[in-house]
Amino acid sequence: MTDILVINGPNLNLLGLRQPEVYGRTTLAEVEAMCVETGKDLGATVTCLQSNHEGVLIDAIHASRGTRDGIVLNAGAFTHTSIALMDAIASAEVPVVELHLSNIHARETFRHKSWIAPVAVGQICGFGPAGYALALRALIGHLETRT
Ligand code: DHK
Repeated sequence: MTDILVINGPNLNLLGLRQPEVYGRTTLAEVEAMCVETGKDLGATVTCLQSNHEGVLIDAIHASRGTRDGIVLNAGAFTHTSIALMDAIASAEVPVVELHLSNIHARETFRHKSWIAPVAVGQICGFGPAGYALALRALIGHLETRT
């Protein structure tokens, strides 16, 4: 069965509470439950991880090498700062779909830059929590084209 890791980065543990006008009122627990359900519908096992620590995210990406089929990654603000995350993705050789709840391109200029985008299969942003299901579908569709 297809095995996918959904990774949420810094501050996303506060989903539902944090700036709801930007990120909505859906909690991280609800997002993760929806990811697991979407995975079941698509014949995939989905495991979810959230951390506020860059090294934990890097370790999870490394651990996915050869053990997971793909990753959906919302790296939060590390998206815009972390060459280390970019290098981890490039080194892990696991397909990654980049995901953001908000449309980062319609926000502050510093959010327009993504270090994840050059090493991702693609990017989904601006669709709120529904973006996670879109990202899972996109990733699974991508994996099917490779088999
Ligand atoms: C989440 C964050 O925490 C921000 O730092 C990013 C992203 C956008 C999101 O939209 O999911 O800039």
